[in-house]
Amino acid sequence: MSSHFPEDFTWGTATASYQIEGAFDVDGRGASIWDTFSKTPGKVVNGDTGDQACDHYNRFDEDIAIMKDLGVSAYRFSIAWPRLFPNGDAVREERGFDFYNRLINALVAAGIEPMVTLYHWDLPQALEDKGGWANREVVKAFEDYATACAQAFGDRISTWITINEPWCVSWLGYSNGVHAPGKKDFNLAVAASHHTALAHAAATRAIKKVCPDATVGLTVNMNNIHNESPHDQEVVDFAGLNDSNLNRWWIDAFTTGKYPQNLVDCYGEMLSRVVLPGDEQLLIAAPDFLGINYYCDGFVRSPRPEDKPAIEGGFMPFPQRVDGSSPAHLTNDLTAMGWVVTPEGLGNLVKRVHKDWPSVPYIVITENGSSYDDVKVNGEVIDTKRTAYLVAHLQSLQNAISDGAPVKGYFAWSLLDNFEWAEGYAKRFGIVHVDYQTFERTPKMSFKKYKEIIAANTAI
Ligand code: PNW
Repeated sequence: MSSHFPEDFTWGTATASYQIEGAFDVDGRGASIWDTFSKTPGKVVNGDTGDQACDHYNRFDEDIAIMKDLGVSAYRFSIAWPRLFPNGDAVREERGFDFYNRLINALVAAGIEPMVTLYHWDLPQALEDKGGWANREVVKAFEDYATACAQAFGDRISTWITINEPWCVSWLGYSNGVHAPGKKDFNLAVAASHHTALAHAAATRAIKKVCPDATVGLTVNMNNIHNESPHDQEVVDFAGLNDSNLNRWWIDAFTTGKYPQNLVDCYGEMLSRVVLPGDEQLLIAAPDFLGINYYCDGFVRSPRPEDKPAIEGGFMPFPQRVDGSSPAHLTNDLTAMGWVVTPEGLGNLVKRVHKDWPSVPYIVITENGSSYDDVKVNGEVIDTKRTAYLVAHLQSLQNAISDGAPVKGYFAWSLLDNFEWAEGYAKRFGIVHVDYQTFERTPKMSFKKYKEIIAANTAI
């Protein structure tokens, strides 16, 4: 057991544009699918939108000062595509480029490495009007957007993440409909799964064409899937399909050009319709690293509910069992999202990735964190449970690294309480509390603990 994280370990914190920026109608920004979706009644809790969010657009200097105090060496943020290209076409909005130039320059001046995510879910609405991620044309649009970002920011950005959580983009956006654009069509989700994989590879090549020394990766959300009914063959098959759908699809694609065979068989025509001759080569993109977002493990067991056949019910082992119940031994301490707390899963996951995809040079935990119902008392937020979650996950990660898992960085989700997608502002993930009336920022107890861990370079 190592007593410290590696000396060059990257400590960071993460956010995403639509979740924090606000300023939705400022400086020529175009509409994204999340503007449309959040303004559709019934889609987001309390009818919340990202119109104001944390007002980070106007307060990024303060947020950088907070990060400086935290002691992080890197900050992962995303670029809002519709700020740069309001209609998702070739027409640029220079004020959008200016904003990210100011943000990047301020980070560099503060000694914090800016790590960019190109796509964290705010697709220009104009592209969705043409079918969005279910229309193959999006691949070229994304490639062009990536080229423009590399040209504009590549002198100061060395690490790029193309797409955040293509599983959520495809399945929550196009099959289960809880995220923008809110479509509920399995065929569209299969198409989006393929197009996000193609778009990642195309954008990787596009960035490297402009910046040959750039470090480029994809961020996937992964869960270890536990089968609690190992003697039920139907559940064994279902668990395998879930693992392929969530954990293997994109990594297999960029490492081998092939999708997992059990899913290829399962999707059949839905997939063969959208895969064109030559795509196998186009999917391959030797990765510099893999970004992993980890929140909790998933569980499957028999029986499946009658009304939810394995496939049409969607691949949703996360974070509960397929039948909606939670594993009894883990329910003592669910987070406010209802997600189980399984810190050992983080260490197990990075070891599995290292074993199953040895060609991935290294891993960065690009998100990990928890939501709890915080209360602010006398100006303080004593978020004991979030603090315990953070420490337990970092201990698990630290042990896995000493067992040989090649993990080079960790980004706490999230710097700020923010717009938690379909949950609106009701769910807080921040290590810094945000008052949504005054926009006042208050570091929580978890922030102070994270600061100590970073300074000591150990969680054990
Ligand atoms: C991630 N699921 O979202 C996102 O990258 C963040 O923007 C988000 O705030 C964070 O995790 C917390 O939710 C996910 O249902 C949302 O499987 C939903 C799921 C997974 C990840």
